[in-house]
Amino acid sequence: MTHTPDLLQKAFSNFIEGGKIINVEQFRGGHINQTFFITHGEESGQRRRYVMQRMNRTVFPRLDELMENVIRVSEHMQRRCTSNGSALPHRGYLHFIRTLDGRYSLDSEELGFWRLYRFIENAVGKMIPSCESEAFAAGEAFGIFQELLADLPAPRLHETISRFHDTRWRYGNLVEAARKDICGRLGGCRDVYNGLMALKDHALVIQVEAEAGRIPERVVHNDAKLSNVLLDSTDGRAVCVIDLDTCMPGLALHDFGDLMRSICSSENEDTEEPEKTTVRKDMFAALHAGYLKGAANMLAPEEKALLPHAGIVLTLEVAARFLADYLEGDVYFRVKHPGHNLVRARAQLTLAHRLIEALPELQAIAAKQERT
Ligand code: GN1
Ligand code: MG
Repeated sequence: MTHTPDLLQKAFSNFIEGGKIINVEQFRGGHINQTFFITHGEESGQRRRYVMQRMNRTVFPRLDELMENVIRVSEHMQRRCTSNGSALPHRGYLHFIRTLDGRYSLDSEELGFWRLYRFIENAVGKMIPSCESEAFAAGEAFGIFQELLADLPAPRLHETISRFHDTRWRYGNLVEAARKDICGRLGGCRDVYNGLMALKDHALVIQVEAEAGRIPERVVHNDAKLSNVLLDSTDGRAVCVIDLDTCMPGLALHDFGDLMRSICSSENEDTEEPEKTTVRKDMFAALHAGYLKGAANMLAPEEKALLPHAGIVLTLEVAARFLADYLEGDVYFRVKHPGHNLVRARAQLTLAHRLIEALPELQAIAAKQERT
């Protein structure tokens, strides 16, 4: 969907009075919401940058609950960052701007559901790490994030998307999508479908442990990709964990698994040349060391033992989601072309194979780091 400057201006003017929008840039990275970077000139001449998002009502049916979560989490981060003195003011957490009538979002039939927060200057989100210290920084940042949220006061956060990391259910949805095959696409992707089905036991490893009560529920991020932690453009240090829309009760291992998926692959999530995929063990070592540094005080031995396996689980789970969406006609993830979700699914299945082959070596790296 395109956004005329008029529509954006209208939505924006519900948050900020006066001045004028000088520049709008659309961010192309996210698969769900629409994100714009806005430069605003105030009447005083001062320029400020903001991030403005139009939220996807289909994916997030309870946006009020989502915003309540996001604000509670951001305010908690702010309190913790301020009290331990570790973060620069306004950089370690998301600073949401209220509408002129005092709400944290604009919910309009005409304009959609919008929110606005301050742009964090001099920081970037990366798709692929350029050096080990970035992998370490991302691991540590998500470890600290989970650790900081361990004492989030009651009540329990809302589930913004139900059964989000219910891997068995995700596999069930894929089977159902293949059975219905409403777009007649199954014939062209049976290899990927069968490949995913063959690895189902690997995909369920974490869930089986959780259901047996051996790993605890925590407040976690649930979309812990490398690009969801901003790194300082000057020194590469982690600045802020972003995209809090799925921050809710879940498992620490799901965050670590998504970090592995996005950090330890040599290729992008949607590579057209999956055969080139290799596992970057150097990156795994750095990520694991960083995560243990950030979350060591919180993690149980049962969680630590499964860290190397977590990447396999999250890679298979998202592959099943991409393929189900492909079969259902691309109704969930935004696509750039009709075969995009299949390309993504194939790329993630290949990565899962490579991670399974690398598992003994990753386990050896993890065991060594735990001893030191
Ligand atoms: C979606 O929109 P984005 O890129 O932040 C998805 C995640 C997937 C990810 C795959 C709410 O996140 O679960 O892991 O794509 N978010 C939702 O890149 O479904
Ligand atoms: Mg997200």
